[in-house]
Amino acid sequence: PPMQPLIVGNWKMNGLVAALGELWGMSQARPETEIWIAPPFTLIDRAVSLAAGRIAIGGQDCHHSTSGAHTGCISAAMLADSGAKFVITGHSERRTDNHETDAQVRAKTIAARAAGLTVIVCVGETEAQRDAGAHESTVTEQLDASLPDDLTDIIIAYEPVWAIGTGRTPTPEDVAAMHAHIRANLVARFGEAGQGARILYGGSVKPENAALLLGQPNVGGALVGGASLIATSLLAIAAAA
Ligand code: G2H
Repeated sequence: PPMQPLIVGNWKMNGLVAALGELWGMSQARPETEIWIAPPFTLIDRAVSLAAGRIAIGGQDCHHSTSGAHTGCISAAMLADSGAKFVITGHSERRTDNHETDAQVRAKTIAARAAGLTVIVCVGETEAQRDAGAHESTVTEQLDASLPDDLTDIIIAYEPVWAIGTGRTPTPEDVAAMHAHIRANLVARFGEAGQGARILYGGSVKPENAALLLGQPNVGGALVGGASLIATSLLAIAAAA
């Protein structure tokens, strides 16, 4: 049977202490669908206390080293020590803003798993790559170079860059085609583990489109940015999943 969907909220660089009221609202609703939230680093400790195990809290990035002279960075061990259960690696905003390469994403992913975290590894093509018909080859290259040698505690998130925060989404057929492509890649490389791995869709998921996007084959849930900041909207997505 298909696995229960997972809805992960990525707050990005949003959320002062007052935003924890939204997290409180999400946790009190006790939705049937599993919800995870990645707040900014500054809120993780308080978020873990507030969510009281009902919502898993995670980081949006981590460094590949455990500790050391890396001013401004956060290690996976620090996240785990703060009560985080997961981390996102390779989000396109980090690939773009911070020039992160597939090799760095892979190193972060391996370090995060060694620290005991589940890792959501993000891939996705730009608009130019899709227009050039290179969306599948781009994602293949990202998967090949960003993933570690086994899929234990790894979740894949497919986020077409042109759909992030833009309100534009791929058609359900495009989502289904890419998720099938990712599944085939994972099965070819990892066998049985690739068959069972969870693949999330991300990019402008909203209450209005969640049921359609999450209803596609090989879509095991959603990575939600903007719509995850408000409890009512994230809960509506979870209800539609
Ligand atoms: C894609 C997504 C969450 P949004 O980045 O990771 O953001 O839902 O705002 O498009």
